Amino acid sequence: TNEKILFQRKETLTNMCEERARVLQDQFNVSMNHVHALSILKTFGEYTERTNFERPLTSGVAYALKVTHSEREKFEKEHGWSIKKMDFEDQTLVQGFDPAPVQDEYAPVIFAQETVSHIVSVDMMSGKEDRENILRARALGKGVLTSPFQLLKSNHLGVILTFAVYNTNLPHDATEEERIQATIGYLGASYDMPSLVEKLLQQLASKQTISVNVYDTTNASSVIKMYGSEVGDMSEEHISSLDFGDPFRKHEMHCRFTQKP
Ligand code: WA2
Repeated sequence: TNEKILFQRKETLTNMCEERARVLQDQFNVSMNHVHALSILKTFGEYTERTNFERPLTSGVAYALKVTHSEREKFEKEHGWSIKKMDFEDQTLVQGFDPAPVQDEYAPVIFAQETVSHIVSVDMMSGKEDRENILRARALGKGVLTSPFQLLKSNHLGVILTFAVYNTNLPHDATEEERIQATIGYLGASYDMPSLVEKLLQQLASKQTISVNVYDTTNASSVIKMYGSEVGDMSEEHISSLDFGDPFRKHEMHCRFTQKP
């Protein structure tokens, strides 16, 4: 009967959506664990390149140092470049970024994989999303995510995952102030949302196609679309929750069939 067909259709949509949501969530979590592992490794450069294939979802990994204003001059002399200000307007100019204005502290990138080499020497605390992530990562001692924003030198929306690197083995119950004091740097990975989800959808391609949208629903009154394919059949929708490991951020996958029954 018609009713039975519609019921089965709804069930198929639920299963397909859940499968996609779980695979995306799992792949993201595996990748997150890898970035975490990197934050306790000293041989960053060699190790990141050697294990790059294990993080197919990241567009690049970078390491920024915590530098206070009193250390700035010495730091710049040692590295032979000045700490730059992140400027989303000027990023296409050949001469690059301007020197960072005076701040209490900076987070210049000193190492980056080839794919994100344009952020070397840039003060990550001079970008709103990166700064918030850095402050939250070091206060919490956990991996934290930004809300989606347009990454430097990218036309897509992406998110940044940040772990603070501490100079001592902090106890689990360390206070926020102890964590800030012990911070020596920040390990970050960037995720290009459209290419990440498209890779996954290709892996799971099936006869029956569904349209998939991924949202950041952290702020219920201003939901951000992180990924969107074409609109499907308007009759029904399945929503799968996504857990990307940062309880501060909420994500959802919305699926629809692209064809009528
Ligand atoms: N990495 C790549 N592209 C970006 C970006 C970023 N941040 N911000 C804007 N476009 C070194 O959290 C520390 C990486 C920031 C880490």
